[in-house]
Amino acid sequence: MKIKSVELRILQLPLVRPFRTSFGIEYNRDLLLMKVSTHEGVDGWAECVAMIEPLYSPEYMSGAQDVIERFLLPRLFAAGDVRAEDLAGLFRPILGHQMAKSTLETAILDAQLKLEGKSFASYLGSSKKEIDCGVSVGIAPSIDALVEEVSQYVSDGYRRIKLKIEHGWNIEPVSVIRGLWPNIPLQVDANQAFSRDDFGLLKKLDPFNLLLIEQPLDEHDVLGHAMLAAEVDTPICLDESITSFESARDALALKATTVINIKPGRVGGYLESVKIHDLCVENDIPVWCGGMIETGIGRAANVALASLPGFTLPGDTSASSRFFTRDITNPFVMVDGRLTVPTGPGIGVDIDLDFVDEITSAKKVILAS
Ligand code: NPG
Repeated sequence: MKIKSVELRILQLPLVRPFRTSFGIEYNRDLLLMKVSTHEGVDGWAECVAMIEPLYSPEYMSGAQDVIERFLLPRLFAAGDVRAEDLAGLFRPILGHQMAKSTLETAILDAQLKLEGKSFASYLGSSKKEIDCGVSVGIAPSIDALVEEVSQYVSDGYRRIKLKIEHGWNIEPVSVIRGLWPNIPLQVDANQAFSRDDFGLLKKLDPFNLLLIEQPLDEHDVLGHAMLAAEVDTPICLDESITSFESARDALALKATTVINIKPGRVGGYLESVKIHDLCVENDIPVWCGGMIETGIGRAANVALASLPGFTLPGDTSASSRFFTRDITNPFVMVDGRLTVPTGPGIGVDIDLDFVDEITSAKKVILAS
C-alpha cells in the first residue's frame, strides 16, 4: 500500500464519571485520533492510547504526536510501498514510544485489511464470535459510592470486577465488595502504588479469593514482583512492566508474573501483542486484554484481540457506555456480559464523522510528498 496522507486530530470526549487511580490521578479522555489515507483508496483509523500527561506511562499525547510527525512518518513515507508487518522493522531505530508506533501500525493494518476484505479478528487468528467482559472500577470517594458503582456494573452483567487499590484504599474496599458478592470474579490493580515494604499488607489480600493483583510495584521492579509472588498466594499480573515480547519473556522466566495483561498500545501494537499471546499460550500463562479508556475505534481492535484463544480471563473490554454517553463509532453494547467481535473488514466499525468533527479541537493533515 502507498500512503497518501495522515490526518491527526485532537478530540475531547467527556467521561460519564471521573476515573481515578493511585496517587490521586484523575483521567479525562482527550484523544489523538489518526486517519491514514492510501493511494489504493481506503482509509485506516486508529487512536493513540497515550493520555494527556505522562502519568500512566512515560508517553503522553502531544509527545506521541511529535514522535509520529518528526520520526515515524518520514520513515514511513520514505519506505514507499508498505504493509503493517513492515513497520516494526522500519521503526526499530526509534527507541520506545510504543503507543505512537502502535497508532500508526494499527491505522495501516485497518486500511490493509479493508483492502483485503478481512476482519481484524480473522487476521489476528480468531474465529470466536463474542468475548466476556470485565470492568475496571476507579478509586471511589467513599465505600458507599463504591458499592453503588459496583452494584450497577453487576446488574449490567459484567463478568468480572477490577478494583483500583492504593495506600489507604485496599483491604477495606476489597473486603466489602467480596462480602457483598462472594462469588463474582474479582481482581485488584495498584498501578505501581506499593513498594517492597508492603508485602505484609498485600498478603492480607489472600483470603479474598482474588483472580490476581495487577502491577503492585514500580514497573522497573520486576525482581520485586518475583519476590512478592513467592510471598503471597494471589497470582501476580504485570501490566506497566510489560512493554515488549522480550520484557514478557523475561518476567515469565523470573517468575515475576503468572498472568499477563496485554495492552496493544503499551507493547507497540497488535502484532507484538499476538507474539506475547503466543508466548503465554506456550507457557500456559493466562492473558487478558487491558483497556485505556478507548473509544469504539480502539475498543473494536481490542475486542478482536481479546477473542484469541489464550485470552482466557475477561478483560477491561467493557461496553462503550462504561465511559461515554456517546461514542465516536456505533457503540459496543454488552449483552449477557459479552461483546460481539466485529466481523466487517478492518476494525469493522462505522465512524460517526459528524460527532468526530463536533468534538475536534485541532486537526492537521500531513501529506506523504
Ligand atoms: O476499561 O478502558 C478501560 C480502563 C481500564 O483500568 C483501566 N485502565 O491501569 O489498566 C489501567 C487503567 C488505566 C487506563 C490507567 C488509562 C491509566 C490510564
